[in-house]
Amino acid sequence: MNETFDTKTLRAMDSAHYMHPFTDTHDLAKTGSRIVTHGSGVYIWDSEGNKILDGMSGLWCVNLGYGREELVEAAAAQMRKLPFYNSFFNTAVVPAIELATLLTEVTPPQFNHFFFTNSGSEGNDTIFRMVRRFWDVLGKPTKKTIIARRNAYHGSTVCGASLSGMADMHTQGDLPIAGIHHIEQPYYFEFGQGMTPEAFGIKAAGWLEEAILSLGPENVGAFIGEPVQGAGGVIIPPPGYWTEIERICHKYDVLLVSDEVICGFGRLGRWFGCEYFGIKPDLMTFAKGVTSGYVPLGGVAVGDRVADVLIGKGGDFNHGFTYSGHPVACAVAVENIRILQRERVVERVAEETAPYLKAKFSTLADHPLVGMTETCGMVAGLILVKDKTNNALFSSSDAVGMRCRGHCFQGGVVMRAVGHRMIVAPPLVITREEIDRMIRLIRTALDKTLVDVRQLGLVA
Ligand code: PXG
Repeated sequence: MNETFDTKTLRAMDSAHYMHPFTDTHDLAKTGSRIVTHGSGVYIWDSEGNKILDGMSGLWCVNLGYGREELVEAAAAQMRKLPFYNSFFNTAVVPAIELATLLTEVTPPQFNHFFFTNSGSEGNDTIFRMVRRFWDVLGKPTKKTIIARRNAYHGSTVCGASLSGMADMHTQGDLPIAGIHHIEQPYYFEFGQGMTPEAFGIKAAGWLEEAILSLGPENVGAFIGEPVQGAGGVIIPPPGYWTEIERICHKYDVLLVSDEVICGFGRLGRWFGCEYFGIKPDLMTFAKGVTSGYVPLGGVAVGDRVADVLIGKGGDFNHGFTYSGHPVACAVAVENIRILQRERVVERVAEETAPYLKAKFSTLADHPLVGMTETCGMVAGLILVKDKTNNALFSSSDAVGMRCRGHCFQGGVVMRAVGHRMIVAPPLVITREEIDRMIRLIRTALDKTLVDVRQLGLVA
């Protein structure tokens, strides 16, 4: 890539006209954004020519990494053939039919029907409507409430933000909407100290049972959760949590929904996160990794139990988007899944890459700022602490995570800060050498953060 960019002018245009998601646009104007111009493999480049190892896969998206010509070709070929047609009013397009069929090969066996959206948020909105319609058709219209968790992320539409358990989102615009109830997250570091992880798993799942009993099982339609919470900071549930959640859902006839937007398509070393945890959900949301993020696509995998009612008895389901089953997005998804299959990417994650990431990421635990490290498949997180002897946390106003993130970027690696947690989720195709490099760059950034916090007098 020899193209040159006028960063100053681009930044001026950016801050004059572009309102970024989840951003204080006024503040951003003071520093200017980092403008990413191209990518290859696990690397991105910015407009100033810096090469940066993308430890976050774009935003949990580019499972196959950047620059896969096959995906570009799949999009271009489909655009030439048929750039768009809709799937309403008894029509269909070939790539959407192919994708739905191919998904039956890679999803767990209970999934034989697929509904397409543009994003994960729309996928969860679709699930909200499907759950209510399912119970209506079965003559149980009171089973409306969906139980979700604090610090979950399920999207940013009105329904997605309501299902999410993020206080900062709820305070803007009177959310959550009615019919959504939150329970506490299964975060061992916050709630489990002093217990065995197994005992904590049972206890945390028990919060679901308590909520169902207090709302009344006749009023609860579904429980939704991410197998591993992503945007919440890579919160890995304790052993036994998910199987106990499943048992409770069965006991009270509550649908189980797995939001696989991050965990799906190989992230945990299984095709879907629910398989990693050994549970059989009724519905799954997917997005991001389904196309490796090359074009927007999301959707819902509809389990037979739900499909039998919605399709078998429900008649019209009055829901859908202009771009549901967009031919270009579906063609890219088909190629993306075929590459994952052909190159045994998911198997390689399980057998080689994830164990290597775990071994290397855990070496960071000896750093004076690191309280603990955790990995699960190709997601990893560490906790920044003020004092290793008692795991005391910095105060949020110290913004130590954001300082560390800044040093990562400056040093050539993308790592995400979520409060006191620093997280990575690199492309699934990352090599051992690239993992080594990523860990070295993270350690350097931690060293620089330590210098900062010492200078600021935040640690001794
Ligand atoms: N569910 C989950 C589990 C997600 O992670 C969504 C739904 C919504 O998908 P869309 O495609 O509507 O964005 C997501 C999205 C972060 C971050 O900061 C994570 C997401 C989106 C934006 C930021 O980690 N995940």
